[in-house]
Amino acid sequence: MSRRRSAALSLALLLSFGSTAARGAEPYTPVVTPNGATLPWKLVDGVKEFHLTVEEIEWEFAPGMKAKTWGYNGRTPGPTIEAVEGDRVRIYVTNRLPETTAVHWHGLLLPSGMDGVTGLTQRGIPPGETFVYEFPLRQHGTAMYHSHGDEMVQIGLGAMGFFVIHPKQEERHIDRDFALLVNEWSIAPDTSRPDPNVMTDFDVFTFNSRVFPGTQPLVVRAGDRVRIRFGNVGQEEHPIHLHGHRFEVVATDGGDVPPSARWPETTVVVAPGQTRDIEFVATAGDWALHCHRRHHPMNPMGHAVPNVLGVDQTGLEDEIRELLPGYMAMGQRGMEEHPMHAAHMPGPANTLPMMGGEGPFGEIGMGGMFTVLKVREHLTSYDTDPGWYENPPGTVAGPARPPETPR
Ligand SMILES: [Cu+2]
Repeated sequence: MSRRRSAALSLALLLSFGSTAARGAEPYTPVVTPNGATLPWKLVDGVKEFHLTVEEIEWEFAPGMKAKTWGYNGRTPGPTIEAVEGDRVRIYVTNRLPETTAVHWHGLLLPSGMDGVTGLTQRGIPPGETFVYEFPLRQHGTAMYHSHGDEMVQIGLGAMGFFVIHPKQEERHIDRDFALLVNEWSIAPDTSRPDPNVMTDFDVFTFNSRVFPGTQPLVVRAGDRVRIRFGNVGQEEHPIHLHGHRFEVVATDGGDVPPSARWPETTVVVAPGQTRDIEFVATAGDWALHCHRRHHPMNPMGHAVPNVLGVDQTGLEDEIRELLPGYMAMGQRGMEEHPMHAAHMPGPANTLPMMGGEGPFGEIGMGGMFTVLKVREHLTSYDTDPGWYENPPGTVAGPARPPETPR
């Protein structure tokens, strides 16, 4: 096919998408990808057709920080592909990167030639060309898609997404179904391109390529049965911890975990190349959901900073102030004061305070891979942020008053 015809085909496909995806008629609760999107599809002769375009994009990690990343259809992660077991799918992939690519359908059972490994199972998709993948879906569960050719650069810059396949019949009703892709990046302050060469010392840790306070809360009704699908095609493992609940891991990218084999957890490790589906019944409150590696719910920091914890910096402050008026030392009593400093002291461009986000009780000492599960007894809409939780009287920790002070 000529390049011109292929471009015309892409355009026609793009124009026809979005209008005909009869989502309401599908036998499942649609997946919500916080800060993300779902890929529209079109039924053509009984085949669900999708279109992905991989390209360089400008991506905002949180207000105040953007970077040039590589993503699908204008975002990283790319839009979530959603289908049903037994469907036949046809996926057009247009390459607008400066190098060849291929898309691997991670965890799917499919013909070898559709597996998307550059050089091994197919010719790489040259820049400017569109390839088509087509296969039946013979399983259900959480899978992923990602570039499989120059992975260090292409995945390292964000070329990844979810591929969710629902069972033909819901085994149990799920009220809210979320998908969060964990990842880590190296984006030095005052730069705008993630460094794909970094192997270990990452400084930006993300849920769906966003950092707190840029992460959308997960809005849920009390008593809802909630599923959260985690995926990881990054470089590091992330132990994801949910407050206020006990959950079960009900599936991996290898399939469903039989009920007899599940055990209660509050933290699930999501290692590179894995997906983990957790389920629980929601309890009212504002509940932190975050990576438990303690540098990961943090925004960029200079790891080469000397440890000044407990060091009296009074004299130093005075001397530096002569050169740099307004200078304030920090770190002596911990890093909690950092957001306050960041608010009035100019820092490097295009980066974020290590932790940020104003909560109902002051600064939330978190950033990075952190979000809030907002569970409410009364909710008018899942699509509106319900604000902060109103705690029942007498249920908030506060200063001890004399009668209660332990002797
Ligand atoms: Cu982590």
